[in-house]
Amino acid sequence: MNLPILYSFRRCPYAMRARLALAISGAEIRIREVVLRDKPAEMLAASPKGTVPVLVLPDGQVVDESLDVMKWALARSDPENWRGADSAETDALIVQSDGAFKHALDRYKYPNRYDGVDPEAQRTDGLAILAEWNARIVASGGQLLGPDRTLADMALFPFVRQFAATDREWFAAQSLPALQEWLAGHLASPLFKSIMTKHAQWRPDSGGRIPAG
Ligand SMILES: N[C@@H](CCC(=O)N[C@@H](CS)C(=O)NCC(=O)O)C(=O)O
Repeated sequence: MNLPILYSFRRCPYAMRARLALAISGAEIRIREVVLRDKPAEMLAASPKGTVPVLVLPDGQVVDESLDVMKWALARSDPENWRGADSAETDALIVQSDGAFKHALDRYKYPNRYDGVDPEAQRTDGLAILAEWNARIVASGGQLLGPDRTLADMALFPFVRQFAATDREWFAAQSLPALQEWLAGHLASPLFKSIMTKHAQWRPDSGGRIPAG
């Protein structure tokens, strides 16, 4: 059967959010695991900008922005009504996440990649945003926009996961109880586990089999 193909990298937070939405939608897809320093020519031919995720539909249409992949999946099927939340609030959270939070996250996690960056100052900037999200989760009753997970939660938590994992001990010592519980809940969810399956690097002749173990 001709299935949509998703070029993905297991640990990429953008690819994670795409896989989360594809999984909840029940879309059947074929995953092609990419190694970022060895991107397949097939992926670059479909999307020359060279970032994952890239979804290639059977009719040749290419969706190569993670949020667009989420929206494509949820437009087909949205069983938990992830797109039911206020869209202006959702958009604002994603702008904050993909903008200011990601900026701080990258410089905190990889200070050597940037000139004159103080990782602790970047961590403080990230923490200020997390404190806002913590307050929001408290006010909303468990998730960012209400008691139930929506597109915003699924788009953001892979980035919070990365921030938390940079120094777990420090993160655990911060006073962000609602956000810490929110993150732990998403990491423990069957949905997240289902999208973190390991795949060997895809090669044109490898067919996309899942390795044992
Ligand atoms: N705006 C893009 C960003 C995707 C992105 O930057 N993905 C990273 C991996 S997490 C990537 O592919 N980087 C290219 C590289 O490292 O060569 C999206 O939302 O899909």
